Amino acid sequence: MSLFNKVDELRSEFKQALASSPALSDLERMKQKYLGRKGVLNDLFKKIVEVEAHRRGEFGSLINQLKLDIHDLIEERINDHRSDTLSISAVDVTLPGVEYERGTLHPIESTLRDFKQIFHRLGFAVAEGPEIETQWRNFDALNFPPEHPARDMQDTFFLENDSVLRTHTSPVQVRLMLEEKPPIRSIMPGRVYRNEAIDAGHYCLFHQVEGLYVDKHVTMGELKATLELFCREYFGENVKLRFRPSFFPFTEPSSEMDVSCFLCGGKGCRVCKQTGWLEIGGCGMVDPNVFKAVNIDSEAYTGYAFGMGIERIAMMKYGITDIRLLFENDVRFLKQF
Ligand code: FA5
Repeated sequence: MSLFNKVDELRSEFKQALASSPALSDLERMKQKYLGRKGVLNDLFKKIVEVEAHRRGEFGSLINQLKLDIHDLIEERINDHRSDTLSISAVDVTLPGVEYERGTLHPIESTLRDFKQIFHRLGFAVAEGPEIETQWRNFDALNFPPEHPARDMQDTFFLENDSVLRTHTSPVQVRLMLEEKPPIRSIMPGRVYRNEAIDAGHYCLFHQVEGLYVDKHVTMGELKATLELFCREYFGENVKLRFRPSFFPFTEPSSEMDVSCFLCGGKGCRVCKQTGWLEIGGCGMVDPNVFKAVNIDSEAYTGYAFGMGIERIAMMKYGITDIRLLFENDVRFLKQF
């Protein structure tokens, strides 16, 4: 058979193969067989030297044409297969994609993270505890007398078996002091619950970050210096801190802490109710009665403690006027942070 006849024979062989509705994998195999580097058409092309010199051009273009035809027909069939698959899965690949919006940190979470980071730099570890506590850890060990108003049904959610939903994170201080020997230097972030009337500034659950430092010779001066450092880091260099005498059963002496209003710079505005100051929490020196309850020698050790409300601080920092917005989780509100 002449080489020219061989080209014709390959063309009809290919057409026959194509007529048998080859699957996608068969088409890939056919591509290799006819068009691959070691395929039949390349083999035939190598035989061009056997063709009479004056017909070699004609032979070459015949093979090239066959190559092009085979290539186009195979590609056409492959595309048919692909569009069949797409129409079966009913995917319209021409539709624009769905854009997923990126979430952001909730303002409470980012405030908690900021607090942890700053106190970490000041040498504080992080301690956590359960939200259901015994009355002993939430009140008695913290020197709350039995008739203290905080134990009232109005303020506390009481549970079965002498338990409560913790009303502050101070029971984690009790846990720590029972478990570890001084020196103890830790913050206790967490969620707390109070059975209070809800309004723009009060919610029935909120977050606190408390801190505790117990060692030999810990002083009130160190407490003030630590809180001043923290406030300057968190609220800014120019913030001023004010301590007002107060009362907590578990600290003596006790203090409320206020920061100068960073919105008006202390001049007085709506947020600070024209006082120039914003209250951020309480603090004081650990009462010897608390040390007694957790078996720490109050003659050998002293300690300070402080506690701040996260929602109120986040509200100040981000200019949020109603605490309830922080719990409704309306995406239109959260998107702003
Ligand atoms: C305490 O809970 C003390 N355990 C804090 C403390 C720790 C004092 C260690 C001394 C030493 P107080 O009840 O004031 O303190 O609450 C602390 C903060 O929680 C308040 O300053 C306020 O920011 C926040 N807070 C209190 N009640 C609510 C509420 N209903 N909703 C939102 N935040 C509240």
